[in-house]
Amino acid sequence: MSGARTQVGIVGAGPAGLTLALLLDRAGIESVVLEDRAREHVEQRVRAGLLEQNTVDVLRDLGVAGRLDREGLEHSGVNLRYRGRTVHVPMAELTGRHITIYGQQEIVKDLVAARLERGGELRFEVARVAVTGLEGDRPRIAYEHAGEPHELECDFIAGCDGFHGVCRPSIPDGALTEHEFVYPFGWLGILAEAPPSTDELIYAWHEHGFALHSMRSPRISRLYLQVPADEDVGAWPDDRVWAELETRIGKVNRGTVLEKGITPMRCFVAEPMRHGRLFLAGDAAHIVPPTGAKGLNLAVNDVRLLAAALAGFYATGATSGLDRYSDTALRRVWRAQDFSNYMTQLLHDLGGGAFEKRLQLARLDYLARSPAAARSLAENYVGLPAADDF
Ligand code: RFL
Ligand code: PHB
Repeated sequence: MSGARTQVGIVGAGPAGLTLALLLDRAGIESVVLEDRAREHVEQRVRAGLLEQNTVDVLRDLGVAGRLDREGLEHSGVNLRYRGRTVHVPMAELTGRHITIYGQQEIVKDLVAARLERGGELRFEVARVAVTGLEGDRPRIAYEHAGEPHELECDFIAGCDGFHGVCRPSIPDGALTEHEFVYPFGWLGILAEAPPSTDELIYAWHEHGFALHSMRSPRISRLYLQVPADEDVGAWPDDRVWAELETRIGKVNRGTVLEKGITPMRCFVAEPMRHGRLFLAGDAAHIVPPTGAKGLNLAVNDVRLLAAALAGFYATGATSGLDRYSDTALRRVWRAQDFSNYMTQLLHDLGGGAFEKRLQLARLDYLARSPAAARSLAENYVGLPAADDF
């Protein structure tokens, strides 16, 4: 058994864990990041793509946005399409803020490269991770690496290990309140080698259900279709996917499908986001339905707050920042949860029949006619300013 010590042990090398490690490093705080998957796996995993300005600001501030600034696509509006009509919501004009399209796996590549270049500890392919001693002042992470058992003694542990990780389930029963709601449908997503047929995203309402046209680059499209939750991806050969996308969205450029998968539509919040010296961040603590494009952005926001709280503790010994972390993070999490559910319920076939559909169309019509309604959507979509958290 080999023993080691660090200030902050970070479980998970997704956007939350990697960003936290770089933020702590910049504040002179040592950390070790432990990831159970291989580097290639985390660098190839296709997921989010829409970054709020706050997220881009954090990445720029960390000096890891060189490629994002060159390759990211800055958008100043978003389209809502229904019944042959397209409503353009001019986000930048309404809020002064933008969104940027840049793949999550590209962010992960940039963060991994920066972490290794800056000489920080980052271990891939660890196994049997277990966190213990959370209520004392020396919590520990036990794990195996290359077949050898290890133990890492920490001042604090950051649980950044996603929804299916080990940190949240290590918190004793009764210490957390978990809120969960799962929609009876999911998203079938494809990544395709096809130039996007639109400059800005299209969120489409259709009698058959929701569809979304997004993108990753001038050559790569990312498209989604609402499908039943228990749908078999095998029931959706490429031709069927393209035909249904065209029915729901209108003309889309076709190309080779590079990736295809189904994502459930889950809402989840665990409160508080802390137990003793274990702090949860990102998907480990909360999941929002992807319609609001908030998951990655919330993960980065959590660790921005957590890193500041830890820096405050190491600078002065004061625990007040750490004590406020959960409440501060949860305020934004619940705002995002509400917005993501609003977008989901505005645009998906919820199974409620003709009356429900007429209400959705009335809401879309209101967004088309009322600058106040459009501004409210835009303000939530681009993300409230970071300074509003305090
Ligand atoms: P991650 O990315 O899941 O990273 C957790 C990491 O922890 C590792 N891990 C462990 N490591 C060690 N020991 C263990 N026992 C471990 N168990 C797990 C995992 O391998 C992984 O590397 O969580 P993080 O960092 O909190 O980041 C959250 C985001 O990944 C997530 O919220 C977004 O992808 C959600 N999301 C979107 N968010 C946006 O902000 N904008 C979007 O446009 C957007 N679109 C999406 C999305 C998620 C989607 N899917 C597939 C769920 C679109 C889709 C389709
Ligand atoms: C994406 O590009 O993957 C994406 C964009 C907007 C969303 C969800 C996903 O709401």
